[in-house]
This record gives sequence, C-alpha cells and structure tokens, in this order.
Amino acid sequence: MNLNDIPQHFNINSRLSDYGDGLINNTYVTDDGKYIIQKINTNVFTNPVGMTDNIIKVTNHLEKKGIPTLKFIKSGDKYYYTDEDGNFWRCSKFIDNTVTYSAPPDDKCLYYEGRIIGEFHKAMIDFDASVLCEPIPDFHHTKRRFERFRAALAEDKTGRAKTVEKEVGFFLNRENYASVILDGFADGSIPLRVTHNDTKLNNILFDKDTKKPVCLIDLDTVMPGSVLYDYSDAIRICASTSAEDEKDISKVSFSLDCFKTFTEGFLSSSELNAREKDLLRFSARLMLFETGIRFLTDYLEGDVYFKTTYPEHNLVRTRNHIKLIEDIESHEDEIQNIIDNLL
Ligand code: ADP
Ligand code: GN1
Ligand code: MG
Repeated sequence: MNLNDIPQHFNINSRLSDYGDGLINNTYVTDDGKYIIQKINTNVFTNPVGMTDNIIKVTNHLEKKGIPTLKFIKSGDKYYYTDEDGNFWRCSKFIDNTVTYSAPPDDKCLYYEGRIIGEFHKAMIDFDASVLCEPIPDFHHTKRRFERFRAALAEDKTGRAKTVEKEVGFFLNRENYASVILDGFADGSIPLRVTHNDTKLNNILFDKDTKKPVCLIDLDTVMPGSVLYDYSDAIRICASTSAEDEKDISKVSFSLDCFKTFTEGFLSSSELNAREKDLLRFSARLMLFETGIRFLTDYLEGDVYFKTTYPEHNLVRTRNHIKLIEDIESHEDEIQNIIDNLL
C-alpha cells in the first residue's frame, strides 16, 4: 500500500501529510488542506464497518438539526475504502479555520467547551440508540478495566511491575471508584444516554480566530453511556494545567478555576437528574481514574494500545493522572462548593 495512492479512492487528487495527535488512528491531511484521511486502528476497532455506520447515522442526525458536525466522503458507494493489505480508510472534510489543542488556549473557551458537550447530549436525546452497535464493548465499564489492570499486573509480561509499585498501590487503594457509575446504571438512578465517550480536548474543533468550539469530532466511540463520562473526560484534560503527557510533574495540577468555568458551561446546556448532580464532584476524578488505569495497564502490557513515542510515555501519563487525582482529593470541599454555587 502506498500512502499517496489512498486519496484517489475518495476522488481526491492530493498528497498526504501526518496530522493531529490522536492516540489511536493514523490521521493525515491532504496537502490542499481540504480533507482529513484516516487509517483506522482495526486492533482497537474490530468492527470498523459497524463503527462507520454508527458515525454516519449520528452525523446525519446532527446535520438534520443544523448542528455543525463531520462530513464524510464516499469511496464508491461506501463511506470507507479497504486497501489491498486490508487497511481500513475513511475521509472527512477538513473543517475550515479550525484547530485542536492538547491544553486549553485560555480559560474562556472552557465555558463554551462545557456548553457544547451538553448541547451534543441534548441533540442526541431523540436519537434511537438501539440502531448503534457498541464499537468497543465495555469501553467505560470501569470495573472490567480494573479487572484487566489486575490481570496485567499478575501476568507482568514485561517485568515492569516491580518498577511501578507505588503507582499500582495508588490505584489498588481506590478500587471503590470503579463501581460508582455502574451501580447507578444497575439501580436505575443514572440514565443511559447517547454519549460521545471520548471528550478530551483534542476531540473538539475550535475556531482559530474566536477560540470557540465549533464541533465534536472523533465520533468513533459514540454509544450509550452516562453524560458524566463526557463531563469527566473533558475535565481530565481541560482542568489540568498541562498536557496529559507533561514530563515535569511539578507543572501538573488541577485548576479549580478551569473546573469551575467548564462546569458552568456544561450545566448551562445540561439537564441532569438528582443523582447525576450528586455525582458531579466524584466525576471530576472518574475518568482520571479510569484512564490512569488504562495507561498503567498498557505500560504493564508493553505499550500495545496507546501510541507512545518513548518507553516511559504511558508511565508519564499515569503519573500525571495520579497527581491530578491527588489534587482533587485534597480539594473535595472547594470542588463541592463550586458545584453547589453553580447548581
Ligand atoms: P484519534 O482516534 O486517533 O484520536 P481523531 O479522529 O481524533 O483520531 O483525529 C486525530 C486528530 O486529527 C484530531 O485530534 C484533530 O486534530 C484532527 N482531525 C480529525 N478530523 C478532523 C477534521 N474533520 N477536521 C479537522 N481536524 C480533524
Ligand atoms: C484515546 O483516540 P483519542 O486519542 O482521541 C482513547 C481514549 C483515551 C485517550 C487518552 C478509542 O483517545 O479512550 O481516553 O486516548 N480512545 C480510544 O488520551 O481508546
Ligand atoms: Mg481523537
């Protein structure tokens, strides 16, 4: 497979360059800047046709409502192209004058970031979730994530376990975090809604000039979930004072101001029930906990899931998540006060 042969299958005559800093798919931009072409990671997305079908249904739904969203380009009569080596490709329009950030450019944009996530949930309320497949089963089943972490630790196939005893202990001591949302689904206090499930900052396109969010992208994991997953996953990045893989841990802290601004925006467009409101404080740490475990599991398993550019990359990400959880745990009352004042 020759990379520059791919655009012609979408009727595009242009060469490709690497683009973006997603951790899963390989993303390219056409040299004319008009299209994004992606090679889907089929180790992660084992049903790429089902996943694409989900995305087309969701983007059609949003488009009908006039909500800005991704626009995909067909290859023949399909929204994907499979090359001779079995690689799975898709193409979307590059949304003009937009940019993504790995850390927030300013505090004001966080209000709008929170708001656009709530608006996405609202737009999906009348969408029939039963037409969606589950692109990654148990994606946010935090208890299963925890079981897998324990299994990776027990197997220790890379021999790294002895070097991360402190980090392992940190998560083992907090196992109770894993069941909170799942218990809410089980007792009916938390509703299943159509959620994005990967609302980190660089999955939102921002207008280059106004720095306001334009639309949610990376719709690969859209499926039923809790709106608290999306609230929490956005906070994981946007309330941190640095990127998720900052090596200098002294630069990593949880910003109460950013948390407040983001939460204010999220609440401005969200309708939460009493239990969801109760769990906002917990949700500040939820996805830090789950994603922290996933990074540590990947480190123990030999960096087979997330893209890494150096051997300790997943460990650096894990340590950042631990630092942010510690910060949150030492500001419980302030966090609750912020929420109470906004509700
Ligand atoms: P991954 O699953 O690897 O994170 P994404 O779909 O998030 O893949 O794409 C990776 C990056 O590519 C995004 O963070 C964003 O910067 C950029 N990107 C993807 N699609 C578009 C698009 N249609 N317009 C502009 N930028 C895009
Ligand atoms: C991955 O695909 P990307 O880079 O937007 C991952 C998320 C993690 C995130 C950590 C399908 O997101 O679940 O939270 O990395 N996506 C998948 O930064 O596993
Ligand atoms: Mg992404």
